[in-house]
Amino acid sequence: MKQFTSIIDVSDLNQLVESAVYFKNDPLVEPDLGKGKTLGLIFFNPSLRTRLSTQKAALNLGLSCMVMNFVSEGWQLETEEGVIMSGEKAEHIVEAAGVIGQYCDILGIRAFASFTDQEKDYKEEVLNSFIKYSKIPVVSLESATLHPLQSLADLVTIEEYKKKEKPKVVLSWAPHPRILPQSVANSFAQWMRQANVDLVITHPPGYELNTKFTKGAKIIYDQEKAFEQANFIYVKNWSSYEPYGQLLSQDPGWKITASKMGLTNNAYFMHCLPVRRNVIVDDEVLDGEASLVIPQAANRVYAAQAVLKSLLTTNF
Ligand code: SN0
Repeated sequence: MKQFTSIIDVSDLNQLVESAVYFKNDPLVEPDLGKGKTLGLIFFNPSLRTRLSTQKAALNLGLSCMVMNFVSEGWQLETEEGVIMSGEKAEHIVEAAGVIGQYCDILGIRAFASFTDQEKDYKEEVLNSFIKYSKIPVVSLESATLHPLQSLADLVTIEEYKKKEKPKVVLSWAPHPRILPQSVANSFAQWMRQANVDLVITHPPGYELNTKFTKGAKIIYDQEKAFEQANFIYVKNWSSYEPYGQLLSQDPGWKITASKMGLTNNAYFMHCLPVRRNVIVDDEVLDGEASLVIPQAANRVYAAQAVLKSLLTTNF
Protein backbone atom coordinates (compact mmCIF):
# COMPACT_ATOMS: atom_id res chain seq x y z
CA MET A 1 0.00 0.00 0.00
CA LYS A 2 1.45 3.37 -1.07
CA GLN A 3 -0.70 5.52 1.23
CA PHE A 4 -3.79 5.09 3.43
CA THR A 5 -6.34 7.81 2.87
CA SER A 6 -9.44 5.75 2.06
CA ILE A 7 -10.55 2.19 1.33
CA ILE A 8 -9.60 2.86 -2.28
CA ASP A 9 -5.94 2.57 -1.24
CA VAL A 10 -6.54 -0.96 0.08
CA SER A 11 -5.91 -3.67 -2.49
CA ASP A 12 -6.95 -6.63 -0.33
CA LEU A 13 -9.43 -5.79 2.43
CA ASN A 14 -9.60 -9.31 3.91
CA GLN A 15 -5.85 -9.45 4.15
CA LEU A 16 -5.73 -6.10 5.96
CA VAL A 17 -8.36 -7.27 8.48
CA GLU A 18 -6.45 -10.54 8.97
CA SER A 19 -3.27 -8.58 9.55
CA ALA A 20 -4.99 -6.55 12.30
CA VAL A 21 -6.20 -9.78 13.93
CA TYR A 22 -2.67 -11.19 13.68
CA PHE A 23 -1.34 -8.17 15.59
CA LYS A 24 -4.17 -8.41 18.10
CA ASN A 25 -3.09 -11.98 18.89
CA ASP A 26 0.48 -10.85 19.48
CA PRO A 27 1.11 -7.08 19.30
CA LEU A 28 4.88 -7.57 19.58
CA VAL A 29 5.18 -10.24 16.88
CA GLU A 30 7.19 -7.90 14.60
CA PRO A 31 9.09 -5.64 16.99
CA ASP A 32 11.81 -4.58 14.52
CA LEU A 33 9.79 -4.02 11.35
CA GLY A 34 10.03 -0.23 11.68
CA LYS A 35 13.51 -0.08 13.13
CA GLY A 36 15.41 3.02 12.01
CA LYS A 37 12.28 4.61 10.52
CA THR A 38 10.32 7.61 11.80
CA LEU A 39 6.58 8.20 11.80
CA GLY A 40 5.46 11.83 12.08
CA LEU A 41 1.96 12.56 13.39
CA ILE A 42 0.59 16.03 12.69
CA PHE A 43 -2.67 17.16 14.28
CA PHE A 44 -4.75 20.17 13.27
CA ASN A 45 -7.57 18.99 15.57
CA PRO A 46 -7.93 17.34 18.99
CA SER A 47 -7.37 13.61 19.37
CA LEU A 48 -7.20 10.95 22.05
CA ARG A 49 -7.64 7.51 20.47
CA THR A 50 -6.09 8.24 17.09
CA ARG A 51 -3.03 9.87 18.58
CA LEU A 52 -2.32 7.29 21.28
CA SER A 53 -3.31 4.18 19.30
CA THR A 54 -1.18 5.16 16.32
CA GLN A 55 1.74 5.97 18.59
CA LYS A 56 1.28 2.65 20.38
CA ALA A 57 1.12 0.84 17.03
CA ALA A 58 4.40 2.49 16.02
CA LEU A 59 6.02 1.46 19.33
CA ASN A 60 4.90 -2.15 18.82
CA LEU A 61 6.61 -2.17 15.41
CA GLY A 62 9.84 -0.55 16.58
CA LEU A 63 9.01 2.61 14.63
CA SER A 64 10.06 5.92 16.16
CA CYS A 65 7.30 8.47 16.43
CA MET A 66 7.22 12.29 16.51
CA VAL A 67 3.96 14.03 17.32
CA MET A 68 3.08 17.67 16.77
CA ASN A 69 -0.08 19.58 17.52
CA PHE A 70 0.05 22.10 14.73
CA VAL A 71 -2.62 24.43 16.06
CA SER A 72 -0.89 25.16 19.37
CA GLU A 73 2.73 24.53 18.33
CA GLY A 74 3.12 25.16 14.62
CA TRP A 75 3.08 28.28 12.51
CA GLN A 76 -0.24 29.30 11.04
CA LEU A 77 -0.25 27.65 7.63
CA GLU A 78 -1.16 29.20 4.30
CA THR A 79 -2.67 26.70 1.89
CA GLU A 80 -3.63 28.92 -1.09
CA GLU A 81 -1.30 29.07 -4.05
CA GLY A 82 0.08 32.36 -5.27
CA VAL A 83 -0.95 34.49 -2.28
CA ILE A 84 1.00 37.45 -0.92
CA MET A 85 1.69 36.27 2.62
CA SER A 86 1.40 39.61 4.40
CA GLY A 87 -1.24 38.49 6.92
CA GLU A 88 -1.15 36.26 9.99
CA LYS A 89 -0.06 33.08 8.26
CA ALA A 90 3.70 32.66 8.64
CA GLU A 91 4.40 29.49 6.69
CA HIS A 92 3.16 27.92 3.48
CA ILE A 93 2.08 24.29 3.39
CA VAL A 94 4.53 23.75 0.51
CA GLU A 95 7.54 24.32 2.78
CA ALA A 96 5.98 22.85 5.94
CA ALA A 97 5.14 19.57 4.22
CA GLY A 98 8.41 19.55 2.31
CA VAL A 99 10.41 19.90 5.52
CA ILE A 100 8.40 17.26 7.41
CA GLY A 101 9.06 14.92 4.48
CA GLN A 102 12.79 15.32 5.15
CA TYR A 103 12.46 14.33 8.81
CA CYS A 104 9.98 11.45 8.55
CA ASP A 105 9.54 8.24 6.55
CA ILE A 106 5.75 8.03 7.01
CA LEU A 107 3.41 10.89 7.83
CA GLY A 108 0.03 10.84 9.57
CA ILE A 109 -2.22 13.88 9.15
CA ARG A 110 -5.39 14.89 10.96
CA ALA A 111 -7.17 17.80 9.28
CA PHE A 112 -10.95 18.04 9.75
CA ALA A 113 -13.37 19.77 7.43
CA SER A 114 -13.39 23.56 7.55
CA PHE A 115 -17.18 23.67 6.91
CA THR A 116 -16.69 26.97 5.09
CA ASP A 117 -16.14 25.54 1.61
CA GLN A 118 -17.69 22.20 0.68
CA GLU A 119 -15.72 21.93 -2.54
CA LYS A 120 -12.36 22.48 -0.84
CA ASP A 121 -13.21 20.06 1.95
CA TYR A 122 -14.40 17.35 -0.44
CA LYS A 123 -11.31 17.85 -2.62
CA GLU A 124 -9.22 17.10 0.52
CA GLU A 125 -7.03 20.11 -0.11
CA VAL A 126 -4.96 19.91 3.09
CA LEU A 127 -4.39 16.14 2.97
CA ASN A 128 -3.54 16.21 -0.72
CA SER A 129 -1.08 19.08 -0.24
CA PHE A 130 0.76 17.07 2.39
CA ILE A 131 0.83 14.07 0.04
CA LYS A 132 2.10 16.23 -2.82
CA TYR A 133 4.75 18.22 -0.99
CA SER A 134 6.01 15.79 1.68
CA LYS A 135 6.63 13.13 -0.98
CA ILE A 136 6.41 10.35 1.64
CA PRO A 137 3.61 7.82 2.35
CA VAL A 138 0.71 9.51 4.13
CA VAL A 139 -1.84 8.01 6.52
CA SER A 140 -5.10 9.83 7.15
CA LEU A 141 -5.76 10.33 10.85
CA GLU A 142 -9.21 11.72 9.87
CA SER A 143 -9.37 14.02 6.92
CA ALA A 144 -12.07 16.46 5.81
CA THR A 145 -14.23 13.63 4.45
CA LEU A 146 -12.99 10.26 5.78
CA HIS A 147 -11.60 8.41 8.80
CA PRO A 148 -10.24 5.12 7.41
CA LEU A 149 -8.25 4.02 10.48
CA GLN A 150 -11.49 4.20 12.47
CA SER A 151 -13.39 2.26 9.81
CA LEU A 152 -10.79 -0.50 9.69
CA ALA A 153 -10.99 -0.89 13.50
CA ASP A 154 -14.81 -0.89 13.20
CA LEU A 155 -14.70 -3.65 10.61
CA VAL A 156 -12.27 -5.70 12.73
CA THR A 157 -14.66 -5.28 15.70
CA ILE A 158 -17.70 -6.36 13.67
CA GLU A 159 -15.82 -9.41 12.36
CA GLU A 160 -14.81 -10.27 15.93
CA TYR A 161 -18.29 -10.00 17.47
CA LYS A 162 -20.61 -11.08 14.65
CA LYS A 163 -22.75 -14.14 15.32
CA LYS A 164 -23.91 -14.68 11.75
CA GLU A 165 -22.15 -14.69 8.41
CA LYS A 166 -23.78 -11.51 7.11
CA PRO A 167 -24.91 -9.32 10.03
CA LYS A 168 -27.31 -6.42 9.72
CA VAL A 169 -25.39 -3.25 10.53
CA VAL A 170 -27.29 0.00 11.09
CA LEU A 171 -25.55 3.35 10.89
CA SER A 172 -27.75 5.70 12.90
CA TRP A 173 -27.57 9.47 13.16
CA ALA A 174 -28.14 10.82 16.70
CA PRO A 175 -28.49 14.39 17.98
CA HIS A 176 -25.55 16.59 19.01
CA PRO A 177 -25.30 20.24 20.08
CA ARG A 178 -22.51 21.12 17.61
CA ILE A 179 -21.72 20.86 13.93
CA LEU A 180 -19.67 17.68 13.48
CA PRO A 181 -17.79 16.31 10.46
CA GLN A 182 -19.29 13.76 8.08
CA SER A 183 -15.99 11.84 7.96
CA VAL A 184 -16.72 8.97 10.34
CA ALA A 185 -20.13 8.31 8.80
CA ASN A 186 -18.88 8.65 5.18
CA SER A 187 -16.00 6.33 5.88
CA PHE A 188 -18.05 3.76 7.78
CA ALA A 189 -20.58 3.60 4.95
CA GLN A 190 -17.83 3.26 2.37
CA TRP A 191 -16.14 0.40 4.26
CA MET A 192 -19.35 -1.43 5.12
CA ARG A 193 -20.38 -1.45 1.48
CA GLN A 194 -17.22 -3.46 0.76
CA ALA A 195 -17.72 -5.77 3.75
CA ASN A 196 -19.98 -8.79 4.03
CA VAL A 197 -22.77 -6.99 5.90
CA ASP A 198 -26.30 -5.82 5.26
CA LEU A 199 -25.95 -2.03 5.69
CA VAL A 200 -28.87 0.22 6.60
CA ILE A 201 -28.50 3.95 7.23
CA THR A 202 -31.04 5.89 9.28
CA HIS A 203 -31.21 9.65 9.81
CA PRO A 204 -33.74 12.47 9.74
CA PRO A 205 -34.58 13.77 6.25
CA GLY A 206 -31.98 16.39 5.27
CA TYR A 207 -29.02 14.43 6.66
CA GLU A 208 -28.32 12.44 3.48
CA LEU A 209 -24.57 11.90 3.09
CA ASN A 210 -22.68 12.29 -0.16
CA THR A 211 -23.87 9.39 -2.33
CA LYS A 212 -20.29 8.78 -3.44
CA PHE A 213 -19.89 7.02 -0.07
CA THR A 214 -23.37 5.63 0.55
CA LYS A 215 -24.35 4.47 -2.95
CA GLY A 216 -26.32 1.23 -2.77
CA ALA A 217 -26.93 1.37 1.00
CA LYS A 218 -30.54 1.21 2.17
CA ILE A 219 -31.74 4.46 3.77
CA ILE A 220 -34.68 4.22 6.16
CA TYR A 221 -35.92 7.47 7.70
CA ASP A 222 -37.83 5.67 10.48
CA GLN A 223 -35.16 4.88 13.08
CA GLU A 224 -37.24 2.31 14.96
CA LYS A 225 -38.03 0.44 11.76
CA ALA A 226 -34.37 0.52 10.76
CA PHE A 227 -33.39 -1.07 14.09
CA GLU A 228 -35.55 -4.17 13.55
CA GLN A 229 -33.42 -7.34 13.39
CA ALA A 230 -30.19 -5.32 13.61
CA ASN A 231 -27.05 -7.06 14.91
CA PHE A 232 -24.95 -3.91 15.25
CA ILE A 233 -26.09 -0.33 15.92
CA TYR A 234 -23.32 2.08 14.90
CA VAL A 235 -24.14 5.57 16.10
CA LYS A 236 -22.70 8.88 14.97
CA ASN A 237 -23.82 12.46 14.65
CA TRP A 238 -22.93 14.39 11.52
CA SER A 239 -23.84 17.80 10.17
CA SER A 240 -25.80 18.04 6.94
CA TYR A 241 -24.00 17.61 3.62
CA GLU A 242 -26.57 19.60 1.65
CA PRO A 243 -26.86 22.45 2.73
CA TYR A 244 -23.26 22.01 3.82
CA GLY A 245 -22.27 21.87 7.48
CA GLN A 246 -25.60 22.81 9.05
CA LEU A 247 -27.29 21.76 12.27
CA LEU A 248 -30.78 20.99 10.95
CA SER A 249 -32.07 19.00 13.92
CA GLN A 250 -31.33 18.37 17.57
CA ASP A 251 -34.39 16.16 17.97
CA PRO A 252 -33.89 14.20 21.23
CA GLY A 253 -36.21 11.57 19.77
CA TRP A 254 -33.17 10.27 17.83
CA LYS A 255 -31.14 9.55 20.98
CA ILE A 256 -30.23 5.86 21.49
CA THR A 257 -32.18 4.44 24.43
CA ALA A 258 -32.43 0.98 25.97
CA SER A 259 -35.96 0.60 24.66
CA LYS A 260 -34.77 1.32 21.10
CA MET A 261 -31.95 -1.21 21.50
CA GLY A 262 -34.72 -3.61 22.56
CA LEU A 263 -36.16 -3.44 19.04
CA THR A 264 -33.01 -5.03 17.59
CA ASN A 265 -31.85 -8.63 17.49
CA ASN A 266 -29.74 -8.17 20.67
CA ALA A 267 -27.56 -5.75 18.76
CA TYR A 268 -24.22 -4.49 19.95
CA PHE A 269 -23.83 -0.74 20.38
CA MET A 270 -20.88 0.92 18.66
CA HIS A 271 -19.55 4.50 18.65
CA CYS A 272 -16.12 5.80 17.64
CA LEU A 273 -15.91 8.11 20.71
CA PRO A 274 -15.82 10.75 22.06
CA VAL A 275 -19.52 10.45 22.84
CA ARG A 276 -21.89 12.88 24.55
CA ARG A 277 -23.58 10.85 27.29
CA ASN A 278 -27.36 11.20 27.44
CA VAL A 279 -27.41 13.32 24.27
CA ILE A 280 -26.28 10.74 21.70
CA VAL A 281 -26.92 7.70 23.91
CA ASP A 282 -28.29 6.97 27.38
CA ASP A 283 -25.88 5.91 30.14
CA GLU A 284 -27.80 2.66 30.42
CA VAL A 285 -26.83 1.64 26.87
CA LEU A 286 -23.26 2.92 26.99
CA ASP A 287 -22.62 1.20 30.32
CA GLY A 288 -24.55 -1.92 29.34
CA GLU A 289 -23.21 -5.31 28.28
CA ALA A 290 -23.93 -4.74 24.59
CA SER A 291 -21.68 -1.70 24.37
CA LEU A 292 -18.51 -2.31 22.36
CA VAL A 293 -17.02 1.17 22.61
CA ILE A 294 -13.97 0.14 24.66
CA PRO A 295 -13.04 -3.01 22.66
CA GLN A 296 -13.68 -0.96 19.51
CA ALA A 297 -11.14 1.64 20.70
CA ALA A 298 -8.71 -1.13 21.65
CA ASN A 299 -8.82 -2.39 18.07
CA ARG A 300 -7.56 0.99 16.84
CA VAL A 301 -4.03 -0.10 17.82
CA TYR A 302 -4.13 -3.27 15.71
CA ALA A 303 -5.76 -1.51 12.78
CA ALA A 304 -2.97 1.08 12.82
CA GLN A 305 -0.36 -1.67 13.14
CA ALA A 306 -1.75 -3.46 10.07
CA VAL A 307 -1.72 -0.23 8.06
CA LEU A 308 1.80 0.75 9.16
CA LYS A 309 3.09 -2.74 8.36
CA SER A 310 1.60 -2.56 4.89
CA LEU A 311 3.20 0.87 4.28
CA LEU A 312 6.55 -0.27 5.67
CA THR A 313 6.71 -3.42 3.56
CA THR A 314 5.55 -1.77 0.33
CA ASN A 315 7.47 1.49 0.35
CA PHE A 316 10.90 0.64 1.76
C1 SN0 B 1 -14.96 14.11 15.70
C2 SN0 B 1 -15.90 13.83 14.53
O1 SN0 B 1 -15.43 13.62 13.40
O2 SN0 B 1 -17.12 13.81 14.73
C3 SN0 B 1 -13.98 12.99 15.90
C4 SN0 B 1 -14.53 11.60 15.97
C5 SN0 B 1 -13.48 10.54 15.94
N1 SN0 B 1 -15.76 14.29 16.89
C6 SN0 B 1 -15.91 15.46 17.47
O3 SN0 B 1 -15.43 16.45 16.98
C7 SN0 B 1 -16.73 15.50 18.75
C8 SN0 B 1 -16.73 16.86 19.37
C9 SN0 B 1 -17.81 17.10 20.42
O4 SN0 B 1 -17.98 18.26 20.73
O5 SN0 B 1 -18.49 16.18 20.89
